[in-house]
Amino acid sequence: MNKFQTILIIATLFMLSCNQAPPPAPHGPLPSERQLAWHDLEFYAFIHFNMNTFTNMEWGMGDEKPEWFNPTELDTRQWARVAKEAGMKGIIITAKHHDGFCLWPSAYTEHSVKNSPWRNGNGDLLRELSDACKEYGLKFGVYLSPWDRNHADYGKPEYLDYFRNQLRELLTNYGEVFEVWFDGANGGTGYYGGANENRKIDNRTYYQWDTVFKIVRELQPMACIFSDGGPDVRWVGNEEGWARPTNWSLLKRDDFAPGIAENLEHLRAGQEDGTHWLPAEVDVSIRPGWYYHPYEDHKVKTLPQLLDIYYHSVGRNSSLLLNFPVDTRGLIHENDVDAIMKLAEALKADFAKDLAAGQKISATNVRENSRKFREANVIDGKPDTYWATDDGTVEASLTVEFSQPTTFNRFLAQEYIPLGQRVRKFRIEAMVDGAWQTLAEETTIGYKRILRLPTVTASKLRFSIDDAKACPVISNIQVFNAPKVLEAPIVRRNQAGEVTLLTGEEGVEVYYTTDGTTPGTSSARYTAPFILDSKGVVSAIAVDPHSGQSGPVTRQTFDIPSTNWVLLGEPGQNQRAEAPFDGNPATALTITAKLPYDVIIDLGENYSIKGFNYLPNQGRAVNGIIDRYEFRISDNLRTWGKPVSAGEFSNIRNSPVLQYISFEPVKGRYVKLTAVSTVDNQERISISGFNVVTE
Ligand code: FUL
Repeated sequence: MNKFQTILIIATLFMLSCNQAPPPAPHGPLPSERQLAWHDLEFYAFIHFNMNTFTNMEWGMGDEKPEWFNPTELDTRQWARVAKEAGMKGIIITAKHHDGFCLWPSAYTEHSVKNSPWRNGNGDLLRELSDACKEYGLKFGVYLSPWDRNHADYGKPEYLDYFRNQLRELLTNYGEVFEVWFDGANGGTGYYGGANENRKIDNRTYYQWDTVFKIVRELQPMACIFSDGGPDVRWVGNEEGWARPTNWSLLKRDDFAPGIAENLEHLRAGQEDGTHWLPAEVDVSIRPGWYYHPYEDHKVKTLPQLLDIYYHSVGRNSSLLLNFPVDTRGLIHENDVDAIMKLAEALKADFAKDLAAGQKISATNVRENSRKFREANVIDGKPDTYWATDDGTVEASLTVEFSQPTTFNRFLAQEYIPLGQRVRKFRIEAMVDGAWQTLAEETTIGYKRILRLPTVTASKLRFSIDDAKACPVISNIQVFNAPKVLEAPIVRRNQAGEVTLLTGEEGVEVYYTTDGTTPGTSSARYTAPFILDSKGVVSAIAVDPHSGQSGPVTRQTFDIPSTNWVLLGEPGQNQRAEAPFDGNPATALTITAKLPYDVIIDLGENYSIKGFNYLPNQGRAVNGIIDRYEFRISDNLRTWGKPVSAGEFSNIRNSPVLQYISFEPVKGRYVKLTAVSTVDNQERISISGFNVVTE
């Protein structure tokens, strides 16, 4: 044996011994195979489309007629194409919502598509959607409401057979199903085959969940079951689109069940001492409602809102189930398509280039010094290799040394969850100009954690685990430099004449002008609200100080300020008398009064008035929206004369946006907006914004 051979043998023996270092023992509850597959999906679509789409409701009563279900251009391939292009991995459809109408021709009820005019009663929406999902390489999932306001037997044992039979149909006839969604909602009242009564059930016992879950396991062994308490995927405890930053994929599962979600905080954050692996799914709609309402066409979530939702769900160890309320044509509305494509583009840009890949990396501890668990595993792009530390070493850090100073603002980490969720506390630091700066101090990681950090240019990044339930096992870290979101700033002026400029993004600078010129970095920089106590135009622009890039310009014209305006009369049960003038669309004045009702405003001095603006309540419910009005002007408050304008705010029910009314100029100090009628015909009117237009 020569020297070379001896070295080779020693090296081989050394490597073999290293590779024999045992992996860390699994810690705590572990994910099942089906849960592991589900974690990888991360982002998928919800579709709320059913009878409610045609009745303009969120919860139907159960007495709707199958004839009303009649989409004119239904195209499930459009849904699948949008989902695919948005980077989503699957679609879950409301096969049956609380009103009981079935999107498939169930053999067990007449209350389904088979008695609708759609496709002459020969349609099967689940067939069309499952086919479209296959064509586009998407997973297919079903929402089946346990509560059924149509069925005569609901609340009795007989209904359970019906429910189970329907579940069997859904899980047998449409190929592979990745998730079955059991909604816990139950409002009690309903049509119930004509009984029209309140039927209360005990959520924990009535449905005999064990039997239901067995059916799912038998027919679709890889399908995850979602509900308030799993058993595979848990609700996140809100419908707004966020999980807590601290989010354990663990829960004391037996304390929960579908419809049993008393402790929302545990659903939002999980439980460190949970007994089962039960990760959170964030369900949220791209509009305020789950179902399509034309009056929400202008309320599709903006890019900053959608990005917040993504980072507060996928970025916080949850999956994101984002809902499209498909419209009465049977299509995802253009506004929703625009919004989701903007999100997809932004996410692509955010994660375009992993700046940690290929860099030098070092660790303070590597399990038994073994190559198998070395630090480089976290940047090798392989999900099944990981860095682990010695047993008992729960504090350890990884340092990425960049080959040159690198600008970044995102950090992504993943634990190797087949061995359990372990990290309790971690920290991110950056070496900037030779000194360590702390960028973030955080808690859990789990399947995936993504941090939005201040933008820094650093020579090194240090990821320190400060506490863990057992030795940390990290499969992946990534570093990105996301471009800033440079939307046109929102410009608002309140009653004091204070102008506020808002952007949905931290770390961007805003520049503005008030003389009509186009703003740029040599214009005034916005640092605090400023006063505009006259007519004027505010133009604003957002700029990324690092890249120098800027977004589109906002130009907002303001008429006379409302500083001295007074709402007159006896407003009775007025709430928020200042709301119509505060410039904030989220606040509204609500007046409870019989109609017609006069809203009188003293403008403080005489003006030549040539129009007015009315912004109805922007809340989720259609509430006190004036549809027929009269508008009068007076200079003495006693004589009003004929209306200077009267009529209807056209289509305001469906489109409750800012209304612009103009007329021939009239001089006066007092204006009277008479609410002749409202869309909901209640003794209530609401005003979110009001303005006059002067000459
Ligand atoms: C809730 C339901 O009541 C809503 O209508 C919607 O389906 C949402 C996803 O779940 O509990």
